[in-house]
Amino acid sequence: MANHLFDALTGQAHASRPFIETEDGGIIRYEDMLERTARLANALVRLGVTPGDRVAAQVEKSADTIMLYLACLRAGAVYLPLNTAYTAAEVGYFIDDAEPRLFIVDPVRTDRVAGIAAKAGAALVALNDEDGGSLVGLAAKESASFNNAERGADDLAALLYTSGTTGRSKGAMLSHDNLSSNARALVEAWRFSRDDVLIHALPLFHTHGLFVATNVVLTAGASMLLQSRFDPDRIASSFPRATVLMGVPTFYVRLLQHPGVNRESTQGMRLFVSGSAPLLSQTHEAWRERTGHAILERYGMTETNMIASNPYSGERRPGTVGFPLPGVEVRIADPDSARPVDQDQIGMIEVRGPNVFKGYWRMPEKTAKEFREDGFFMTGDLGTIDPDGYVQIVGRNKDLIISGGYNIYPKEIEQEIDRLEGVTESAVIGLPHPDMGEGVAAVVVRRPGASIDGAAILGTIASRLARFKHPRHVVFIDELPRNTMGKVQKNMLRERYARLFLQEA
Ligand code: MLC
Ligand code: AMP
Repeated sequence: MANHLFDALTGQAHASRPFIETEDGGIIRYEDMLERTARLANALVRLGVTPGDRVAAQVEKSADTIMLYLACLRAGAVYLPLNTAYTAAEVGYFIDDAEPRLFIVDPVRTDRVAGIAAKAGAALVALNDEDGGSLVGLAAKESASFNNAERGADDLAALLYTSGTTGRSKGAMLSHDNLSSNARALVEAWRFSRDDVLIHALPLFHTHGLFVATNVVLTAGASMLLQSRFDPDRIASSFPRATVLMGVPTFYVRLLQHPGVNRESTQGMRLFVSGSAPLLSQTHEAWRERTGHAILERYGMTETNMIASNPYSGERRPGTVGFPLPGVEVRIADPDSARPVDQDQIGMIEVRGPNVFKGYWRMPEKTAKEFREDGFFMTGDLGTIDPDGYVQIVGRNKDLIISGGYNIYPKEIEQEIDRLEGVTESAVIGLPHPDMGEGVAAVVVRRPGASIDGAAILGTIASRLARFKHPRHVVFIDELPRNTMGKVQKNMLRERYARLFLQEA
């Protein structure tokens, strides 16, 4: 039956061509992928999954993870990937909220999350383990053919949680057409073809690694070198066999420290893409000087997929994110009045197009608040469009820290710190960090007479928040600076502590 996204992703599939090469040199061809995802989809159905059901997964990166995502599409399920760094407390919220039919985990996690799954009525299944009871084990006994679930353009394909600036995480509902239209636009913009070989070193639980990287490779019928994590040695030694690298700015900062990255080693590469966080102009320049390649910076968001990209041919302008992708409209509006600002003026970046999500899961009011009446989505990013049409992001209208490409919402951390005995209040801020772009710091006001210290604060939040969210510095002050409206002036704190991480470098 017609399955909008899966059909689009496999339209170019050439049975005998490689799709994935794993770290141990194993090759998964397109025909193997079709067979493995058919078996897995049969297993999902046998476990009770019906079209529209959510299937949550908190699993380490592997070829099986990609097969699981594709099998979910074939079975008509809504795939919900979760960061492997999340604590049980964090996972509990997502599972409660999304009510998945199945929750798929690595075997080591089953005990930790058994209660969470049971409470939400989700069946807990290991992805892959020694005994036959895992999903991959069950799939081995299933048929190698599968009749795909009928899914149309507007049916949901995935649910990706993005933390809310007010604390509660929101599930962004992404449709089949949101994902397929964006993959097509990127294949065209970046001239992907069957001959491309992508170095895939990003996590598989975010838009960047799951949709941008994986869907683009599939849509083009290309192949990827699947690497379980970012490892500069492995990437540098992969250059001669690859054509494209996609990464967050931290990838490039770290690769520049690697002696194996130079003109000769990158000679066969045709494209280096950066996104998810701002790429410093100096990193762009240093990369060009070292390798002769101009990094192509693009801009996206979980809710909107990719929005804008520097051109493939034409000037890739450092400090900008280029032009709106084909089919995507971008405008800059006054955040309050919604009126478009004059050219070159700063305003809210707003987006409309087939790439824009269907709303937040079970939060119609929150969804309505983020859209203008004419259908433009408010990104929360502040920017300008210059006379040549290049979009530039100059700041954020949302309280968000981006560290190494991961989004961290200060509110979530402040809530944990403020609950502690001995704390009056706190402000969590992002400060310039030489490796991660921004690092997390907490500025804390103690209760009078209290002696709580940084170690005690970090010790208490450790079990509640994923490690990448933990403040790496805790500083104490007598009171937080506030404006006349009583709002904490984080910009003053950011200025005051600007060198905290830079001093360490
Ligand atoms: C790891 N750590 C981080 C971190 N990543 N801390 C802050 N920010 C991060 N991003 C911490 C770990 O908790 C650990 O702490 C220590 O660093 C080492 O962990 P690691 O696992 O060895 O880290 P490493 O492999 O070096 O990972 C760094 C990284 C990774 C930059 C390679 O974070 C990464 O792959 N980032 C990409 C994220 C991504 O894909 N974003 C896309 C979002 S989609 P300790 O103290 O315990 O040692 C999106 C839309 C769009 O934004 O436009 O794309
Ligand atoms: P996420 O919610 O994880 O999808 O993160 C989306 C946010 O990442 C955007 O709203 C931007 O703030 C930021 N972002 C993505 N790409 C870029 C980029 N190239 N430059 C600056 N910020 C970016």
